[in-house]
Amino acid sequence: QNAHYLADYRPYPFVLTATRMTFELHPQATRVVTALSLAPRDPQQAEDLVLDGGKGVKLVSLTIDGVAPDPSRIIRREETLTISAAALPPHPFLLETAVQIDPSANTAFEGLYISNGMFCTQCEAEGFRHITFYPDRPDVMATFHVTIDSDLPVLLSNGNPVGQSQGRAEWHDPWPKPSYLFALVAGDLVAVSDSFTTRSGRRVALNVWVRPGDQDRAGFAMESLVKSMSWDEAVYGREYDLDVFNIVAVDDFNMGAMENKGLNIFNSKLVLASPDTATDTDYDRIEAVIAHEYFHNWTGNRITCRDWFQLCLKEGLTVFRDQQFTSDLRSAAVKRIEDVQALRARQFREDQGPLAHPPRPDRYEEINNFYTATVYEKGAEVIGMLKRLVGDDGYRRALDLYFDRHDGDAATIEDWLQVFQDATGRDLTQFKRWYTDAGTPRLSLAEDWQPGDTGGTLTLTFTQDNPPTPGQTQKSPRVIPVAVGLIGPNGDEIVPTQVLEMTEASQSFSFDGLGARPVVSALRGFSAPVTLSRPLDDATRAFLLAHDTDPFARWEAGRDLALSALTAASRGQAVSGDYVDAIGHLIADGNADPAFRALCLNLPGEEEIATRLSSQGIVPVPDAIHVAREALARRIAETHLDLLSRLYDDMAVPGPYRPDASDAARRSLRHAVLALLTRIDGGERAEILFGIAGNMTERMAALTALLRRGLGQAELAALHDQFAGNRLVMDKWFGIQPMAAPPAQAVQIAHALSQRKDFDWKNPNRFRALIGGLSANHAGFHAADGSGYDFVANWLLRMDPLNPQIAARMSTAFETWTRYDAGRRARALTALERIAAADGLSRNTSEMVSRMIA
Ligand code: B3K
Ligand code: ZN
Repeated sequence: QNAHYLADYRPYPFVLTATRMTFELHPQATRVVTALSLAPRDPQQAEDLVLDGGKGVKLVSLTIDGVAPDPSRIIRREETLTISAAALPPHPFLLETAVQIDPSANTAFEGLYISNGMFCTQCEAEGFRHITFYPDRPDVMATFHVTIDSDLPVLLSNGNPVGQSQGRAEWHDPWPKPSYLFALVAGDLVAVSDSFTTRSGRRVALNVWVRPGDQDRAGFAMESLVKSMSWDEAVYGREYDLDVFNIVAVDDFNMGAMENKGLNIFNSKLVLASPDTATDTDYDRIEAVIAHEYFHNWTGNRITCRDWFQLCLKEGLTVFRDQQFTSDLRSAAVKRIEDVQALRARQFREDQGPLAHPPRPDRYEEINNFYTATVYEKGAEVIGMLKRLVGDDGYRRALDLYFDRHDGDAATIEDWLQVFQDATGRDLTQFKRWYTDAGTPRLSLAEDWQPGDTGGTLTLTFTQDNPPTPGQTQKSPRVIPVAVGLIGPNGDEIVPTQVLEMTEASQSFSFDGLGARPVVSALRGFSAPVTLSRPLDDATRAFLLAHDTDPFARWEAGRDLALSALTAASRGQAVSGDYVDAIGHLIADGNADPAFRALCLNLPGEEEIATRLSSQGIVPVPDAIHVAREALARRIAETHLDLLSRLYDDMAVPGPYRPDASDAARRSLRHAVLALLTRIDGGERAEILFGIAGNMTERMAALTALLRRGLGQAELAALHDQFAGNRLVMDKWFGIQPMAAPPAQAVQIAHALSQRKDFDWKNPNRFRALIGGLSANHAGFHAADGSGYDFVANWLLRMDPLNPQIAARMSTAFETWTRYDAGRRARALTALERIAAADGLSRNTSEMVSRMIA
């Protein structure tokens, strides 16, 4: 019915070279005049001209080379406008349309809409068709000349400014681009400005546009932009290519940010930051997302995607680039661990359930449903593996060739792999399965040790299993780079990291001439996105946590220890003291990076424990997991009370707040300690910290620790009083309460919050805060009586008619429903079926729900 298939790709039958547009902005009746310079791709082969155009686009007039065709030649269907071949000349022609649209009625925030009195657009993936009739597909690329008529003071579009007069601005973008990269902004805005001179001497004006009053919170975004521009020159040799680069902060935005050519539009939460309102995590994300969108200028804009099935071509690569940027600027070890944590929490979770799909899907109904962790984060992991396999030099040569060969193209995954083959001579036929096959491979490792006269031999046998996913039952083995090192019994590394390349279902690798049996450190740096299982006792894990030279593998050993304690406890089994002891050693190790220690000290979340259990074929019981985790946290706090108290005092950061990595690392360790101590100190430390906190990082850490214990009401009230006028802080206020609530109260708290007048649910950030906050409370959302499911389902049904993208996105709260007990499954299914049955359900939500029920 509505499905699109990769196999059906066909070039657009017309060539579009230039697009000229005029916008007469009006909140309810904006008039858009569009002139398209078109030519038939094959003049011998007359074809109908099919333009995309949503329901809200009202055709006012249409001419071809200045003449209105016979009205019978124009066919308006629900989502298209067709001009029949008979009305088209066999040579280049100018198609001119005038349409009227109503931005004030646009609650979906797709196309042209109004946010707080400001006009703005969001066109990726298919929003442009809600602005005008157009071949709205990424392989149709044109230069744009845009005129904006409006009395609003600031009028922006893509490219360079070419005319500015009272009530009118003109912009020209010389780089041919697809419609999804179009943007327009008009409003009462002020800029924080700077400039950047590229290495070939182009002086670029930089502006971060915000609402008046927000200027003092835009400086960090600007600094991040300048760093991104120099990094891309230094590391990838990529320069910026226009005279101006504009960023605009918008309060109503469906996602994080958008890489429109020369005019990036951002969710205000990813631009605005001051010590008083933003946390360390917010600062990190701002820096990373500013970089990500900037990097898209080459990977996404100069080289775009042929069709939306190729989405990971630009997203996977751009995520990979922003990860490299953050590792270079901050700590590479910490960044890698955080990325793996996020990958497991979101992408492995996706892979485990009914929504599993390959990084390059071959079928979709609604493309907005495929901006997923698999396309983004797994897409980036696949590039990391490629780089590991061809080496740093090979990677550099391949990327140079990619930019050289494909600049100006709408490319495919095949093009991408071809440059690696051509630049390095490596055959990537088997590697391509990472793009086309869904699911997380399961890798198991068995060891065999043979002592001998001239030294012993250790044989590692790896076996891979590629479990079935929806629509893909049989899978062939993949290429898996497994980075391995060997550690001697005294803790010294005896074989440094080497990458074993696995290509078969089962494969052995031997190391000989070894003095004594070493301990294997496997999957160092998380060299492939797989789950690794190996029979390892807790003592050996503790040994690796103490001695591994690879920071990821070291952290992983601690993680495994914690998970083994937690999974045992959640099943009512006795818990060994190994983890509690090992963590004691780590806390005492003043030489270890505080950020690393914090990562080890933060216990695995309840969702992560559930995922681990279900990957072992065990049905997770949310309340039991919650109790087990609380008990382990208490036990650590009680066992190491003195050490932890000292560490808490030592890690206080003196002086004014700075968002840099080293101060943030100390805070993260201090707050990990606080979370443990608050379990046994009656909330004393957290209350004091909240009272004297000089920044939002401390405030939120203290508040979270208190709320988890059922305390913190006075602090909540104080935060509200102080920041009621700040949307972004109020989003945190709405989000933290259901998220950190004791599970038994979570739904009730979420419900009470949803009744408040200031629960402005049509704002995506506010909606995500509350609904996402509850979904992130594992035992709360999965309440046995189904109240969490019902609450979320009700809100999805309410949101769907207004903003289908947000409803569909938030429906992923249910993506793990099949792994729970029969009672929960029945209640989740009832909720999903109730959504599926709703009248007029959007294509977005209906696709999500039907995949989840299937
Ligand atoms: N490319 C945009 C995401 C668009 C999402 C459309 N539903 C932001 C990014 O990935 O950089
Ligand atoms: Zn992106």
